[in-house]
Amino acid sequence: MTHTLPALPYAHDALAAHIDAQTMQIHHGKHHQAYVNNLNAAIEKAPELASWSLDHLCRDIAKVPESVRGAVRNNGGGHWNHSLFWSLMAPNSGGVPSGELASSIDRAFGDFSKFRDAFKAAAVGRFGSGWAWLVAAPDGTLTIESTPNQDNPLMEGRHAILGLDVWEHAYYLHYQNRRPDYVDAWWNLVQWSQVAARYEQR
Ligand code: MN3
Repeated sequence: MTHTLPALPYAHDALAAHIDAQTMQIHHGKHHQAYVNNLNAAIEKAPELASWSLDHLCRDIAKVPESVRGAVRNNGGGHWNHSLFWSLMAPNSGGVPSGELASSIDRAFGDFSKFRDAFKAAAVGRFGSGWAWLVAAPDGTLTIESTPNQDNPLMEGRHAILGLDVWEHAYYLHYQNRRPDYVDAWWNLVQWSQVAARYEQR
């Protein structure tokens, strides 16, 4: 299969109260597009991967031929991570989760505020480029993780239900070095209904 850039589910300026339009244009149209292009180029060199879905490529990264494994890890991971990231944000979102997800957050972290503090610590504490994640185990237990570069929990067989890009390209135009401010603002964009739907799919 040829991998393609998913359209953003909103306009580039739709999140501008917290993430500016130019950042969204460059991040989606240049960075994410480059991951897609580079993934397709890697797969051309290893045609046996042509039938693998993006999930399959991430989950079985250890089975990808060594000659292209690094490229698939970085660019397949980049494609997977960003596709998830866009889908979990929306204008006029934020607020608090509800239902079973909210109960599980309280159980794992004490309450929603403590969860946000712990997630922010993971996001801010990731040295260099990477991601912060909320991961659901099959039994519903939630944990916070962070990964370097474009790695993701699926590469370790785990199910991410929320992810935050903390590469400088995600925030530098507006927030410069203030990654903590970007994380604080991003909560206003999280679509908890989508996160809850992923929690159900664990
Ligand atoms: Mn990014």
